[in-house]
Amino acid sequence: MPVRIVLASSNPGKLREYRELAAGTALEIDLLPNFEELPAFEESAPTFAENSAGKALHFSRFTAEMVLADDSGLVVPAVGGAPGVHSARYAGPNARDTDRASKLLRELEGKTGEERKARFVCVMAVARQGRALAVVSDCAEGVIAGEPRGANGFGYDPIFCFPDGRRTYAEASTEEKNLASHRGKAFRKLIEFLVPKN
Ligand code: ITT
Repeated sequence: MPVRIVLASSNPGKLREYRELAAGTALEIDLLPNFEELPAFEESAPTFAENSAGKALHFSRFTAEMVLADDSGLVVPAVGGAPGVHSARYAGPNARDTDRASKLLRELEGKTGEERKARFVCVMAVARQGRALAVVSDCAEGVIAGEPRGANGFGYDPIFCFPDGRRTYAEASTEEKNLASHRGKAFRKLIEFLVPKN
């Protein structure tokens, strides 16, 4: 019997990745029905964990199904950990992915080597009807590219390189990204929790 879970997210890039990650597993992931019409959740906490758990608990009150929330972002130590928990709002409320990436590249102008090191972080939380069931997280190390490259993925992928600095996540296939990424690694922990092997 497949285990079904609904994703509370407005980000189509995340949903696409979850569907690919779940393919071939016993986990069935769909978007939370009517997500856009439900009261929004204010992600104002200072940590990914609080925002993720808060988001899952909030949306689990509108459905009987198990709800998955994902709070994620990019952390660049050389600029004080920015964009961090503000990754989605980094360039203002109506900005596009390209605006956010350009802003970060401007902030990093003149920085080389160690100062371009970065980390993607992902915290997943699962809740059902106002009760938290699980929180898992992981991160992926990398370096910020000099300019955007590649057309795959979403968000900051065109400026985030694998640790060797050669290719960005947006230049990699989905399979390659999922093997190395913060979301791929956290997802494999989630699967173990939700679909335990006997
Ligand atoms: P929901 O909260 O509705 O799920 P969101 O896009 O607002 O959607 P977050 O608050 O978690 O999601 O913000 C995550 C930000 O970090 C957002 O700008 C993403 O584009 C970016 N991000 C997260 N994971 C990423 C990944 O794998 N590749 C590139 N960018 C990523």
